[in-house]
Amino acid sequence: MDTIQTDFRLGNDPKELQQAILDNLYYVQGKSTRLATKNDWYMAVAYTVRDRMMKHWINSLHKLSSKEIKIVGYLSAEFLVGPHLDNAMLNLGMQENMSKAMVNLGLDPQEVIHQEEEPGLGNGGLGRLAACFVDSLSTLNIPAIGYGIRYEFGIFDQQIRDGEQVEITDKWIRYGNPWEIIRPELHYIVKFGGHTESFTDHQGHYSVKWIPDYEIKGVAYDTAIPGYKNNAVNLLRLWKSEAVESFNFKEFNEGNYSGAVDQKTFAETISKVLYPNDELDAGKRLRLSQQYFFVSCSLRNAITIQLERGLSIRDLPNGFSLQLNDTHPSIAIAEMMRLLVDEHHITWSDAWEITQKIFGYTNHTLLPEALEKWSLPLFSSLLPRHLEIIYEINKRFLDDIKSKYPGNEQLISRISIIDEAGEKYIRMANLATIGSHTVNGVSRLHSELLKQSVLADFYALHPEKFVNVTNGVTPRRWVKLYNPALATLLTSRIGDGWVANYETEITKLESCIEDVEFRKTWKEIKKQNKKELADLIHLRTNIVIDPDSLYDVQVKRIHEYKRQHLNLLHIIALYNRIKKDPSKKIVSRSFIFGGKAAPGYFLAKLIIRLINAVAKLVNEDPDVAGRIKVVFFPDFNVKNSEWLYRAADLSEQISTAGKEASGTGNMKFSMNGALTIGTLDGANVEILQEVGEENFFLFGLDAAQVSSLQSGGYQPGHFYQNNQELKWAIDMIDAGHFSNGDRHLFKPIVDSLLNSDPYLVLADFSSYIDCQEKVSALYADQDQWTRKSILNVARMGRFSSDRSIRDYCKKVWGIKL
Ligand code: 26W
Repeated sequence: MDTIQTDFRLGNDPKELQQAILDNLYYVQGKSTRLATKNDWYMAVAYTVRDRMMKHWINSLHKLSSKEIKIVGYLSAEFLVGPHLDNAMLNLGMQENMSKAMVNLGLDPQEVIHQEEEPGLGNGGLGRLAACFVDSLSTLNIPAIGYGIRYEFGIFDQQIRDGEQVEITDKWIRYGNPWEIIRPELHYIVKFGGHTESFTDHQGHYSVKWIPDYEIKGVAYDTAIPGYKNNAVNLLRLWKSEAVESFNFKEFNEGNYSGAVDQKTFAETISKVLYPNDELDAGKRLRLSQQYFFVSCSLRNAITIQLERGLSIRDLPNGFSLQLNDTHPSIAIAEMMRLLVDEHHITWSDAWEITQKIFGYTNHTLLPEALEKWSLPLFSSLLPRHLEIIYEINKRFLDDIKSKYPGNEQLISRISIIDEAGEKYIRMANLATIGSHTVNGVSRLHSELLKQSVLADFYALHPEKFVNVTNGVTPRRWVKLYNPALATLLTSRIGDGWVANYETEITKLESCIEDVEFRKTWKEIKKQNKKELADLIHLRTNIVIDPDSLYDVQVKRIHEYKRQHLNLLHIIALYNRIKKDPSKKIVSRSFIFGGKAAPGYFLAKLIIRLINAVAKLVNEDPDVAGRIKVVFFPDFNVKNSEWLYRAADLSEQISTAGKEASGTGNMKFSMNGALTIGTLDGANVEILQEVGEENFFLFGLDAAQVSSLQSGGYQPGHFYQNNQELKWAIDMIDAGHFSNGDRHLFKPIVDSLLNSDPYLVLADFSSYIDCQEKVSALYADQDQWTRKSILNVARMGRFSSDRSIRDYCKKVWGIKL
């Protein structure tokens, strides 16, 4: 180990940190205190924290070169890591001393922390789960590399103008990013397009050469992922696309200046921007290029690491476990075969054995429109060699099945990677399933539905492949960091073991429930969090909410299956009850919505408009007199969620049963003391089982009832006709009551609900309304509410992402902890 003695980069007491910040301001930012901007101070503080990670970071690089370990490679097109500074200071145990140092320098620590731009390199659940997983991998000291794409522009920033979502380009790196280190020497050339030529090589073996149309260079950018107080640091290795030749002198000399940089411009488009679609496959060429680009760089990097540590490529499955985060990186199956067969000259069958042994595939959705399938013409024009390989994989697989189950053409056409019906497609879920040793869903219910529906044929063929790993979230960011008051109270009662060992420690909280003082403090903390959120909402939306009201919160991507419009129908019904009898006593509520809609998702954007339209009318209605307020909190992301989860009383998890694979927001709310109103969907089922049905507001049809109603000729009109409050609410929308009489604006929502209602909003309406009355009734008894809130937290142990990662080690990766 190189003996680095530069102690000013290691010291941790406030004085040393103060000096280190000034040194970084001066030597790295090149600014004096007099000239320094807010961003300069943030950068200086960030570098000071990063310096103290460096030793452990370099240790982990050394560790990656040891023979003994098995490295987890987590391949994901999205990593929604959130801001680094506050999380790094927490995990390095520097929070206290660092804020003392900042205060000594006349800085406001919170202002410096919130200066950081959020790396929005993800859309929602899948991307954030990947971030929680890399935090847990580091905290459990499991050597791992998160492989992904360094998008120049992440998920758009959301502004609400006249009630509508406006997408603003996310220029997250415009002021630089102190948390990444560029590795210019660590680059790979990635081929695209062109054709293949087969030949017999010098040993007489059949070989194929891929002559591409063009090549792109992938350069690694490394970001440290520190574990919680264990000196372990893992890597997030994100690839940026560049031109192989970034400047064409010949073109320049001929005066074709734009031509001189054409290649550069084109090449950089690959990692330019994140596709903002969540659960909707756009099937775009650039999207496939992005997927192949980062997968090819990542697999070659894994092979480089394997060979550099003196292990053979044939031993790759013992050196690495590669996890496919949904089908987005599933081209990896074909790419691994290409690398092993074409470049490392391993026989097909040996290569296939290695490939199946190394990959695990996680499915995150059952929605048909979210399952990726690439049109054959597009696929073959971009990846001609991979198409040949997929044909061969498919042929060998189907031949094997045909030999075991002769004459079952139906089965063959369903399990084939190639969808032959009509325009031909490559089914990426089939490729991922066939090429992986283990397939898992992300909640017990979802994994069951996966085996009964989308992958039923594969389950029937290889039941041993299918396991469940229920999602989890990191208690570091989602409790310790984002709810410091609650964290302090927990630690004061059960010690701080819960931060690193949430699963085993948090249950101890149950013993505090009878302590009146404790319950009082519990309530005060929630109240203070609610006050802070009220201030922020006033600042951001100019809407005043009452911290004594019940905070009813639904924050997640906007999607019909998540049923934000069902929540809205409850609000309209409640509004009508007040209008009908303004003297009516009700439990006052603040309904807080948040979430982005995919820019091309018309109905989701219209739902945002309707939420804001209802808000406008209800919030200003004198009869309501502030007893219910509706807020659309703009730009819901990791950074802004800091104030939301800890302030919620009620967590809305109201998706149509069978549609939400798991949900992770449901876990974050419950871990921060909110009670859940929800359906038997995704991980709600397991949360209910853990916290107890008396501590969970359950309503609605379950997954079996949903599919039988849908297959039994569901008549939404029937529910509309037979429920006055429902009819009234829908008629008001239809009449333009929330759109200044304009009956057209929200017609698409009304038509969808009355004609098809694909997510059974009308069918679940009355059960939901009744359940909401139970919520209000309980909230009136604050002590009962507080007791259930405490029990909800005490029984959430299982939903730490550390438990999920332990399950992956046991059930998928074969890593002994
Ligand atoms: C091809 C476009 C596309 C993009 C993203 C299709 C599908 C996705 C993701 C799979 C969507 C997603 O984020 N799914 C969510 O994953 C979470 C983590 O497992 C689950 O908790 C959510 O229930 C699931 O909706």
